[in-house]
Amino acid sequence: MDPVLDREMEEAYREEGYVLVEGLLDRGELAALEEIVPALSRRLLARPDENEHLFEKDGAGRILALRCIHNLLEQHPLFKELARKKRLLELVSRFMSPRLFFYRGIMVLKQRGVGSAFPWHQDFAYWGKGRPELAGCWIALKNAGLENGCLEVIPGSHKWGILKVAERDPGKPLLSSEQEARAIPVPVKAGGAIVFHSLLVHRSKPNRSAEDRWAIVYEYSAPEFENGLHRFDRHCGWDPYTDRLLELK
Ligand SMILES: O=C(O)CCC(=O)C(=O)O
Repeated sequence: MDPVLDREMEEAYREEGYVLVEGLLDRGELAALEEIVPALSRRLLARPDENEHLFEKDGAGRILALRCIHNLLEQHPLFKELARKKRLLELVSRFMSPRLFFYRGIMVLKQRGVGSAFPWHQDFAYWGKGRPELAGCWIALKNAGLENGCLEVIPGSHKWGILKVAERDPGKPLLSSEQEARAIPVPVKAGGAIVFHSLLVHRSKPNRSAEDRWAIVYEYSAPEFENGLHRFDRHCGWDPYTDRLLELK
C-alpha cells in the first residue's frame, strides 16, 4: 500500500468518478480463473437458464455463447475470496465508505467474435432509489483494449446526477453530443481493475476481435444504502468482513 498513491486515487475518484488500479489480481489468481471460467461456462451452457444468466444469440434466437453470469459468488469459492480481497476492500472503502456491503457480483464474458455491446448507462439508474452510495469494481481477467471492447467512460459524469432516459430505459440516457464527445476508452491489463462511481456514465463496444475479454464486476454499497436486496443477486447484503449474509428486505 502506498499512501501517496492512494491519496491521488481518492482525489481522482472524487473528480473523475473512476480510477484505474493495476495488478489487483496476481498471476496465481489469474491462472486459477483461466481454468475455472471455461469449466463454469461449459456447465452453464449445458443447461442454459435464461432467468439466471444472459446469453449471446443469433438472429434466430439460438444461443451462441454465455454473455453474463449472475450470482457470481455462489459459482466458485474463489469468487467470494476475491470479493473480500484486502486491497480491494481497502480501496473501495477509501473512496466510498469505511464499512461496505456487497451488492452484487457478475461476470461479463465478452467472447471473441460474438461479444455484444453494453450501451451508455449509469449503473445506479437500474436500481435507482435511495442514494447512489455504490461503487463498482470492474476487474479484467484478460487484457481489455479497444479491439476487444474495453470499458469507455465519461470522466466526471458521476457529478451529473441521475440522467433522464428515453422510453424509461436506463440503457438510453439522454446525452448531448458535447457530453458524449468527452468519452474515453480505459484499456486495462489482465489483473487490473477500474473502480467507479455508480453514477459514472460508461459503455463497452462489441468484441469483433480474436481475443476474449472477460471481466468480473463486483458492486459494493455503503451501510446506509437504502436499496435493499438486489433482484438478481442472492448474496446482496453479504458482509465481506465477517462472511455473513444480512437479513435485508
Ligand atoms: O463489461 C462490460 O463490458 C460492461 C459492464 C457494465 O457496463 C456494467 O457492469 O455496468
